[in-house]
Amino acid sequence: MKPLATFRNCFNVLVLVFSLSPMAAQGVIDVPNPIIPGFHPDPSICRVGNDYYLVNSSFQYFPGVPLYHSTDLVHWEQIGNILSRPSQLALEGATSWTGIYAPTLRYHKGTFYLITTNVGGKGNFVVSATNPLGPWSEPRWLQQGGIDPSLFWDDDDRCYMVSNPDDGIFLCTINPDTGQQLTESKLLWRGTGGRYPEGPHIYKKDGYYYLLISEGGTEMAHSLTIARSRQIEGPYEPCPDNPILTNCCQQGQSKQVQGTGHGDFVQAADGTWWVTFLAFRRYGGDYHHLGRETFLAPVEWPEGGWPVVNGGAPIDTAFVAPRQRLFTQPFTHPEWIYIQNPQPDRYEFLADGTLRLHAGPPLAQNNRPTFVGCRQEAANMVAEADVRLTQSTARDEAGLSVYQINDGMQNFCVCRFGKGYSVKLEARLKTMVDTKMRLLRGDHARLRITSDGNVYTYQFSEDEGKTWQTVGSHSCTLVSTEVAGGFTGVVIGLYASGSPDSFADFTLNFR
Ligand code: 6LW
Repeated sequence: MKPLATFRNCFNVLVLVFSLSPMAAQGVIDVPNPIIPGFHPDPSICRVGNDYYLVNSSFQYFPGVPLYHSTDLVHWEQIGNILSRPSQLALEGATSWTGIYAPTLRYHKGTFYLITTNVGGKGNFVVSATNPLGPWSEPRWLQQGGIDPSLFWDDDDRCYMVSNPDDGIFLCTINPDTGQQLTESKLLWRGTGGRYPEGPHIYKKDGYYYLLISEGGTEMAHSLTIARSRQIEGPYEPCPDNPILTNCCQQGQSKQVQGTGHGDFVQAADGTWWVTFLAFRRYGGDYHHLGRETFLAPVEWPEGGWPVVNGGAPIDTAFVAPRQRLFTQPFTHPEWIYIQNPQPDRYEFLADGTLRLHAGPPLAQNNRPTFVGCRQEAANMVAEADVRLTQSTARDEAGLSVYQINDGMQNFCVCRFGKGYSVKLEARLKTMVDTKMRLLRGDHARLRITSDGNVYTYQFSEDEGKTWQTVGSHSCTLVSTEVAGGFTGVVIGLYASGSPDSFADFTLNFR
């Protein structure tokens, strides 16, 4: 991957551009951050030959752990989801605060290993596969607790696990093929004093074991810190230049990008080092609703020396994503996700491309709702669907949801109203519900949600998109992490709720 090698000469040039090779040839750092926009937190990366694989947390969504592939570290394609069977991923009652936390992906001697935590479920586990596309094994449950488990193989093939029980980074050896813990858990480091020491990864370089962690929590004070030791069990000596990455500093504080942390190093085939990490972009003040996203930065790591991330400078973005049109991929594409484990018989994919959704419980009940959606990846977006309700009774509804968490969402639907039908816009935040209705002439409407990053605007059409009526607008901050909470980002979904006999037909892809 030649073009990226030129970053060495240009640490102080913080111009971010969009296409890799031409600008790299002129000596410009060329990272169109975020490299994977929208709800893609806690990235972990590994390289196999010229192929890079990257995974993210997925919380209450099924299938879990999106898997991305790239050959240049900049352009990524989602090629699957690692936890695709209910036996691997039980999500009963999971919310945007629980479910699958930070995974680590590693490749060792022909096998891929994925280690992660099901928070609120059975805790830490490892799965493996010889092909990253699967099949992945059943979970092997692990004894050492804490979140953010990671794996490291030493030269003697011993497999180490690190995670963060008890507010510190602990190490043990395990058999990754059975899950059995082989040695006692031992404290390695509690970090430099920032809150929540987490996200540990071990790397070996030039005779040192390096322990990279995050501190400060996943909000504004998020940072990467590092320590090293000649022995894997320590004692670990902190880097004199910690934190090695944070935007919570004088030069970083006014940037749109904040919360930089939770990183994983990777060495390219040409020997250069890079770090993937999470950060978020602020909209409308100190709010972010698209979730924590995946970023990339160069790492200068001289022999025997400490790694320097992005030339010691905070992270910026000059990347303005084009408008995202949701619901353009077929339902077989891995970008489609469900809240908790779906009830398969509630989803019918008809031959003419129609999606028929059979009603489940209301979204706010958070009990295996009928909901299938995609991550919102650009602030500027449009989502449209034709929705027709059938066999419905009072309280049945079907439509689109701007979903952040089970008590923070904006639902736009066709519903029963007296003997007829109406369009309903319902914004829910904690205990507050704001409802707006417009009567319909028939039992169906085309629903459209657009956003510019500041507000979501909700419109419907009864003449197949020739004319539109606006029902209302709501601020994006209402579904931001700061206001609504959770560890995720907005997912825009198609849903149906109400009596079990009712169903709704959705038609997508108008242009
Ligand atoms: C994750 C922790 C973190 O496990 O947030 O930002 C937690 N870092 O490392 C949930 O994503």
